[in-house]
Amino acid sequence: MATSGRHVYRLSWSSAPRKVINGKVRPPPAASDGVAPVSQARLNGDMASYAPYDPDVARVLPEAEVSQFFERGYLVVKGAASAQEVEAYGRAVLGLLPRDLTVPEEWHAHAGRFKPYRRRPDGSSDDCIDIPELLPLFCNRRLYEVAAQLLGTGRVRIYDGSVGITMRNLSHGYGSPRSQDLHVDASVPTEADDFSGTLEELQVGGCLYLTDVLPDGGGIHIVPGGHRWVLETAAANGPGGRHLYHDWKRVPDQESVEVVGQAGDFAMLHHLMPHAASHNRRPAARLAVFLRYIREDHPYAKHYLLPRNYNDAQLSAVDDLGRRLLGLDPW
Ligand SMILES: O=C(O)CCC(=O)C(=O)O
Repeated sequence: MATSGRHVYRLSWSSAPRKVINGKVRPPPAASDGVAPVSQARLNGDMASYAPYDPDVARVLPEAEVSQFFERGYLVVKGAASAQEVEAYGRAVLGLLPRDLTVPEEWHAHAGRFKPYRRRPDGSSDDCIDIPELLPLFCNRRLYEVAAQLLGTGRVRIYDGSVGITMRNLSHGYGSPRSQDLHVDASVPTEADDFSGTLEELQVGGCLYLTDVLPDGGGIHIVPGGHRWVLETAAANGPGGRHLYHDWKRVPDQESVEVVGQAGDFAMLHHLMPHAASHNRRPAARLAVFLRYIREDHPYAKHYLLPRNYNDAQLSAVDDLGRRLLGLDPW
């Protein structure tokens, strides 16, 4: 279920965004003049067309849901974490907030939304909150299995691990629900000029809600089908499509819908899905943890899978599956 504006409704899916204000929705790309054609089968998520699809990967989702994921660009994994896990992770996330509410300088803070950063021993800081209390989430089997099926291989790696705390914020009108520009967090770094649209390049991921997210409660906003529009528009542009709209960090304004859900649900997005954080008008904070999954043979894996050193407390929080997902053990 997703909501648009203040009205809750069941989404009717279209393959392209309904309204584009500053941009033009381009027709599906055609093969011409050195522009690599993007196979329509790939856009449609026809798994049989993907070369290295592993037939042994567990089918935990009905094929119809897999097709829907590639058509809509997202799915909600209901109950990915149990009530007990949600309670423990929620406590850990709230424990990141300093008791005197002094917001550390390295944290991201905008419009009631806080993103904690951790200082590393070398003085750097990053937003991967891989503390022992949250690391069991990185080992979540249900999320791994869903990601593996979508990625077409069991050999999957995990990254991100950032946390979002979105508190009540009434200072923006209901007409502007989003607190960020619509943007794309593509798994293709900006050093590259184009998206290939292949399964090898796919990244799936999103956020685990640790609180119930009701309409206008700070749920992530998405553009159903928008990932296909991004791929088509980039391909139609010719070489350099990766760099459109400020490397897709400022996607033209268009209608988006809020993904609502219950604590324990995971909003799993295609990496080319335009999305944005939204304002939380409700008293309860929205707590979320972000995880992303790629294939081990992802062409830009090294860009994202930074080597990390884990201490004993962290290692004891990781099971065998987590060790593989984090790259501590080989698949
Ligand atoms: O908090 C959210 O719902 C989305 C966050 C997001 O898209 C981002 O930080 O890039």
